[in-house]
Amino acid sequence: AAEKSYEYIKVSTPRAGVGLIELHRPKALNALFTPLIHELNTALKTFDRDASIGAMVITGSHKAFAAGADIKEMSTKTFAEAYGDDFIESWSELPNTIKKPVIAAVNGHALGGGCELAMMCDIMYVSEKANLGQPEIKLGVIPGAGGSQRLTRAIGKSKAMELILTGRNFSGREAYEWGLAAKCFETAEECLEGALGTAETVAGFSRIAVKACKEVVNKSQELGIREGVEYERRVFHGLFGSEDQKIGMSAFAKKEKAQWTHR
Ligand code: CO8
Repeated sequence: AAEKSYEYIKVSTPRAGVGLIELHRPKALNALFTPLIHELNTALKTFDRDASIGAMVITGSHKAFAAGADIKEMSTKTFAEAYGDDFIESWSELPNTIKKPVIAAVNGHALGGGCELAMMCDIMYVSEKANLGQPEIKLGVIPGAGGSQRLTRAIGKSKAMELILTGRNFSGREAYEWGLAAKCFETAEECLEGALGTAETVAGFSRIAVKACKEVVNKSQELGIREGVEYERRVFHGLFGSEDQKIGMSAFAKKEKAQWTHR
């Protein structure tokens, strides 16, 4: 698989069909700077193209998923540099170009850009003591990698507004209770195991059906209900042209386990 050498991330395939990316910049609590984001994008794209991989997990350390964008990298930027060089644009590759499901396993600090990175993933799992937040207001700026949009859609305007205006951090438990995270585990180990287990389950299904599921659920974030349902129906109809639809439905009728093409 993706046995490239990276400096700021670790890449492995710990379960059948699962690509794991561990952010690994321990000296700066995985603060997200451009070289790390480039490595992350390369690893995600490599797994996305790898036919043996069906789903991915992104995690950090027990201490930090990522303590934000690198404040030291940003602090002296001028408007012309930020705007002119499209600062932060490379962060959008994860939500915009990766087609296979990506699960975030969030332990420790996930602040600012770290919280935003977790929210870009398709599913977020957390442990109880994870420390999330959008503290940009305390630095004299605002969320810059989608936080104001994704947090608000996930938990509603009043709560998102309160968190973004005050910079108050919130726990993994709160993230779960508000619906931002899909599961909350007691320990960091359980959180990563849970994410890997879910990724393995997803990777065991028809690749084409998984790809279509992700596509249509994401459309719900952009389309009105009527267009969204129509879009879903088109994709649903389209799947009757896939081998895996025939395989899955005939296996059910024969009471057999489906043997997916994985194409
Ligand atoms: N950027 C750069 N370095 C960092 C960051 C960061 N975000 N976070 C931690 N570090 C560094 C520290 O400077 C320190 O380095 P050194 O040892 O050289 O002094 C090292 O990591 C360890 O950190 P601490 O000693 O502070 O560790 P503590 O356990 O005492 O505290 C905290 C942990 C509470 C997480 C603390 O480090 C902290 O508050 N960090 C900053 C959190 C923050 O404000 N994040 C938001 C950043 S702004 C942002 O993300 C904007 C996103 C916009 C979109 C993307 C734009 C780029």
